[in-house]
Amino acid sequence: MDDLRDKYLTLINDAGDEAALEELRVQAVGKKGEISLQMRSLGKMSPEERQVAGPALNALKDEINAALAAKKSALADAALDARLATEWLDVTLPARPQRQGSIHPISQVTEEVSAIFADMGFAVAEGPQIDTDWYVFDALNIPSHHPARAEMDTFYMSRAEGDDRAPHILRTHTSPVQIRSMEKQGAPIRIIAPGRVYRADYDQTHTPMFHQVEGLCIGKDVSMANLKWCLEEFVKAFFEVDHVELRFRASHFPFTEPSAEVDIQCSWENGVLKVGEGDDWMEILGSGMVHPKVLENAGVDPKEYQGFAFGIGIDRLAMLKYGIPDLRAFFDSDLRWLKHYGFTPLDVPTLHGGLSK
Ligand code: 2U9
Repeated sequence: MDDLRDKYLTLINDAGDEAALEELRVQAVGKKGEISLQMRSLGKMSPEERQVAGPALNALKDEINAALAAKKSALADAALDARLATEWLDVTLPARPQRQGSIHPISQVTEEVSAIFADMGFAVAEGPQIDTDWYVFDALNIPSHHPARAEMDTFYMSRAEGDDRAPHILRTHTSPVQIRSMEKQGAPIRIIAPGRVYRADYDQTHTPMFHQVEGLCIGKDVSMANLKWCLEEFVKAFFEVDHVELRFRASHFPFTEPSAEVDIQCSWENGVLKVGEGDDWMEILGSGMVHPKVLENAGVDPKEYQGFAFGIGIDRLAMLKYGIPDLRAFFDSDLRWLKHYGFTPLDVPTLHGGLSK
């Protein structure tokens, strides 16, 4: 029995993995294992022999089971140590850089303007950026000989050779959207049309693509007084002031009659713009009562309906509100200058230099 004990204790000690250990368990204490077979032979022994051999075999079985369990746990510990030695993590490494994005000032201003006019019942309308000369010019009372066509520095698309139809053009204003909206929905109508427009012009205050928001309000008795109230409410909300004087200067646009350019009361001190105080005036938009011919061109009866329209440059609004000096900054932009002007992912810039979270 001592031989058996030494043999199995040595084999268990030398076992290299759990599979070898399991084989040894079957071989020693399994149903048909060596020790089990010996236990079965107890029946053939004399009572005296059995009294000695029985407890000794039971003790041997217990000892071998204990050795198997101890070795199993030692093997598991060794396996874990080996994994820990190879699989490690350097917690001192710098964290992976987080991708950061930021709302673009143009998008932010577009959203602000849309929200302000939405409060006054204006829906947002959209339309194609490439359009026909009917929608961009003729329908808006700008016939082909009209100097406004030349003034607008239009981008013309090219036609295939031999195709003599008038070329499509990049819209020079968002006005075609209002024509299409009136055609579709008729009057009364109250919409704003924000979007990209294109003119062949490039300097500190002009880029070939820029953004406008135009408004249109048509009803049976919509007047210039309604226009003035809407614009006043807009300027106060956009520039976050309680009071502002507006100045309407007579002007001329082919699509409105009468027409007016609108200035807002402001002060400039050390390059800081303050709206709603001071003695300066700054032009911010054009407006007027929609020309009867334009209503007619869009299928609305000018004897029954009338209303106002206005146009604002979004890029300029963004420059004024957020103090951005050069329009071209919008286009060679990256996160560094957005941050410079306060457009960080979590901060929302406010007027007069403050940042609100
Ligand atoms: C329809 C009828 C009339 C839109 C108008 C202006 C005056 C205007 C400029 C402002 C700054 C263009 O971006 S800008 O350079 N716009 O002065 N826009 S009235 O009048 C319309 C539009 C659509 C059917």
